[in-house]
Amino acid sequence: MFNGYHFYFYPSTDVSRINQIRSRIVAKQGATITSEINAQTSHILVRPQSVNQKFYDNVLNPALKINKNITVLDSDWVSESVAGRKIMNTDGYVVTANQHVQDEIAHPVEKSGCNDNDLETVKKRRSTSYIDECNKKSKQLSEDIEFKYREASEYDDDVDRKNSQFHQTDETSEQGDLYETLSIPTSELNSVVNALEQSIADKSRNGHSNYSKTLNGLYDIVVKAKHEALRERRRSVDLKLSPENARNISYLTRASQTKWLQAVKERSDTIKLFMSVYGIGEYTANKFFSKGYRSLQDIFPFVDDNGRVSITHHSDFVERISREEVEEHFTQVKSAAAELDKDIQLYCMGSYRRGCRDCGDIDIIFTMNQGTIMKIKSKFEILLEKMFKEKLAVYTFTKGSGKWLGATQVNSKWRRMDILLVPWQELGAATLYYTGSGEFNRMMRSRAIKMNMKLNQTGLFTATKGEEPHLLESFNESKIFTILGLPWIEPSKR
Ligand code: 8DG
Ligand code: MG
Repeated sequence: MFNGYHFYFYPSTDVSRINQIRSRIVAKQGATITSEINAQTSHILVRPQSVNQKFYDNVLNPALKINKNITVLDSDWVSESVAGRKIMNTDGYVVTANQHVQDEIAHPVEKSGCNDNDLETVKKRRSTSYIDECNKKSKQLSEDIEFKYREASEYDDDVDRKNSQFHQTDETSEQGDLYETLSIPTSELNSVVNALEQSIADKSRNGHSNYSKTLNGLYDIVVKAKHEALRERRRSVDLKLSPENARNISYLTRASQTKWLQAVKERSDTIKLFMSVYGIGEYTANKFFSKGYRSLQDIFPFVDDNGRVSITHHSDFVERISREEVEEHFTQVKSAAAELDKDIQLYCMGSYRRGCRDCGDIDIIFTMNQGTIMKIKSKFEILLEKMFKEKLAVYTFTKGSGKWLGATQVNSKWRRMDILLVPWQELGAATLYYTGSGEFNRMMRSRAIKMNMKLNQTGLFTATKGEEPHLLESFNESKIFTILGLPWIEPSKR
């Protein structure tokens, strides 16, 4: 895929584990990786958070002297290309406009703070990577690509290690300080991260090394908080900070009200809104935004039947559903099933099984005592017909071979319901998968890979090179934990 490409990774593969992994993967795809920049280097692949003055001085400036056409891209570009099995367009991944940096290096400007022009410059430089960053995490949660799982777990290790180092220095430097707890909505964290990145760039450019250190420390705290909040789907985070740091963050939160961040937020919110419509992915959402559409009414004429139903009942579908209401839907499905066949077994999964106070949808496993998939499918057809007749089921978005993705209605509200059809023998593996969370599933799969096994929703298998995989366990959920060398983990802890 990358034949003829010459990549240099920054931070270098000697110090960044994630870049080591990426470089190994792209090398397998034909790229040449060098440990130093030379005349052949076509691309510098950076982690955007590592772009600072040191990068300009030690890497980019010398590189431009060797090859003025060198391209600097967010290293996610290679990951996305590998995951998508095609070289992605580089739009949206360009980290720094070469000309801008050349100008900056040729005409260094002493700046004492940050003004609107700075913000404009930073906006041009960062807005695309910011949107990517916003969307990347949620996208990562749903992408079922092994490469992604492995990389995501390595990334976790990377961040955790970095943060544990930070906390050591933080504790000694803050000793004696009284800590304050600052609560920030998760939706605000990206703005704070961006404001911090911008301040770090400004301060290091002006040589305020001590202040930069403080900001870097804060940056680590906020990135870790954001990471945890996304993983645990929390709506807000409590940051434990020294009074000085709390003041800094409050200031940055206020700064997030600036024009630039509002514009970025509008884009991010609109794309999120479009992606909440069934069938609309990131690509189409971005296309709609580029065409100037800003509301669901704007895009209504351009979506398919599923999209139209999704927009018509949008407020019902995006509203979190209380546990009690989930139980009402589930009970109605159960009573319809009980009248059909006593062997039918139904389990309520997803965030409901994890004990969450409210749920995004109703996830159900449908199986039959000792039932084969053929028997289960034909019985489910009858149940579904009954559900439609009783006006419990109101719409089918997708009916795959082993699942039904639709909508049910109780007390006039339309709610999303997903029913997974599971052969009796696979009940344990399916229960594990469908309980989630997505992050927990990735961790389990990645653990299985490290132990030369493969875990999916149908079972845990051996994965020894050159040998046919054989099933280790699929019926008993807790045995899967045992084989993976883990104690039973309560759903609420997943
Ligand atoms: P929510 O509905 O309350 O928002 O959360 P959830 O119940 O955890 O998520 P879900 O989207 O309803 O999916 C149910 C479970 O399915 C999830 O917890 C874990 C598992 N799952 C994966 N990968 C994927 C995936 O790519 N898409 C979906 N829909 N579910 C997945 O492990
Ligand atoms: Mg769910």
